[in-house]
Amino acid sequence: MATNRTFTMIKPDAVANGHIGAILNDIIAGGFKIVAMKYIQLNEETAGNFYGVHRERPFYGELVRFMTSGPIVAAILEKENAVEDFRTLIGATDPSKAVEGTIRNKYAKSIDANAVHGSDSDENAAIEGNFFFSMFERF
Ligand code: IDP
Repeated sequence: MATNRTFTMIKPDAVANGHIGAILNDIIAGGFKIVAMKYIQLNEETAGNFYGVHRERPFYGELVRFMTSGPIVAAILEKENAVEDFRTLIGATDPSKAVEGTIRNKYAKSIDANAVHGSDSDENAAIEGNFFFSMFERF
């Protein structure tokens, strides 16, 4: 995958609260092009594999429970400097610390149910995108 791509999920809280459309709007208005997208529900195994790096952290069980609690939207996004610019667009992990106007500031309620995921490096963007999408499912 080219370095100008990142991976995102609209998490179960944002989906349940009816924010899919608004969040996709913010993503597109932010200059990102959607090159792959699907609406799915993770199970314990798939969420556990995706968040394997956090297995030792105290919130891991809570995170897997939350991420399997309802459907999500997974997508690969393209833009120059995609990883960093997307992290700026979504704001801090804890929505109470997220800059005003960011997606987490607008649509998230708590540090665990924080509306969206954004890859933290080009390497992880490629790994995460490949986890969800085959070569036939991206443009
Ligand atoms: P990030 O999503 O902003 O990159 P990470 O530190 O990689 O943040 O954490 C991954 C996810 O784990 C967060 O998006 C959030 O859903 C959850 N999380 C992080 N810290 C906590 C916490 O202290 N309590 C509960 N959940 C947390």
